[in-house]
Amino acid sequence: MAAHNRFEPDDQTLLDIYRRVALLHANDERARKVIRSGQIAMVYYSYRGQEIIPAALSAVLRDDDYICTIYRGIHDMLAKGFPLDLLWAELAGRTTGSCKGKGGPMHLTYPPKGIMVTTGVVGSSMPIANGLAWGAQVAKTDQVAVATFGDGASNIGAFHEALNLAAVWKLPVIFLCQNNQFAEHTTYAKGTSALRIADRAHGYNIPGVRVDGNDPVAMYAAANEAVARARAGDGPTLIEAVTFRFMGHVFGDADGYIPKDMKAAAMADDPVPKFRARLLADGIATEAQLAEIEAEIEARIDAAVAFALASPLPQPDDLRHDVFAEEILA
Ligand SMILES: Cc1ncc(C[n+]2csc(CCOP(=O)(O)OP(=O)(O)O)c2C)c(N)n1
Repeated sequence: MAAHNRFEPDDQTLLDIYRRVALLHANDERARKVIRSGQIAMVYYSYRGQEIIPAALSAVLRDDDYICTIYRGIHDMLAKGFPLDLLWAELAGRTTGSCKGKGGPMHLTYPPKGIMVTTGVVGSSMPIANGLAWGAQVAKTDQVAVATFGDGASNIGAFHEALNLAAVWKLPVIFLCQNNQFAEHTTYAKGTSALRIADRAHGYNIPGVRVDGNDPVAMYAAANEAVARARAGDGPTLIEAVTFRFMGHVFGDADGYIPKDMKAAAMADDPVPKFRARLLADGIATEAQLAEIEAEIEARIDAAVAFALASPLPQPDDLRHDVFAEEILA
């Protein structure tokens, strides 16, 4: 695949992005299977259809860069390196989970990889990312912070406040809107006045980029340019990555409000098999290589689910711990 501008990925990077995409895809399929089987009861917001966005973004980020994500954010976290065992144990509410089983799917965090917060409060990832970016700016660490959120969140006051402050202070932050065309059960047109969310950046005098979030080359280039800009001290960028949510808002939602033709068209253009076919057609990988990557991922997920299910549940007394600093209690 020929590179068209200096921000676009080379072949090795594309393969790296595919590895992440294949992991996200397999993990989402498994999560829904595990819930249906009754093995784990959890609230689950499928990101199916949105895999390319964090996979391409994470190929640009460093481990010490920050990300603040939302309830529909397991793809963001896995792409950035959330360990599978800790993830599944947390989903299953076990003591071996990343938050000792007390956070669950809505409060996943893993600071060693810069995965700082998962929030269920729509719009709140953005001010938090600003704070992290400000810290990096003050400490001159060269880190960037990413806030990822949905199209509906761009109508929340915190979005506007965060973009304004980040612009004024030239914070090293990337506002990444995953425009999956729905906010819960509300279509984009019914809830959002702007024709393009990216245009909202003009009101804050920062770059606003609209990109096909299902195209790994375009998505990588947009993320790469925004991260380079933030790291260079030139301030924030708003990226609107256009995609589609294949499933209902939350697992169990019958999704009858999604127009059938719209859903069928999006699924016929599924970005995961499309990317896979592109790698094969462009000679970047062979069928055997991709099959090996996918088999290895399935085995890792098998092991992580087994680890989670074999781990102990927290005990009632654990409720008293990790609430306040232990030395204050003592
Ligand atoms: C402040 C706040 N208002 C409302 C809700 C209820 N709520 C949960 S998800 C959601 C839709 C958000 O849609 P969007 O930002 O597009 O993200 P998506 O779920 O599509 O990824 C709403 C309104 C909430 N959790 N927080």
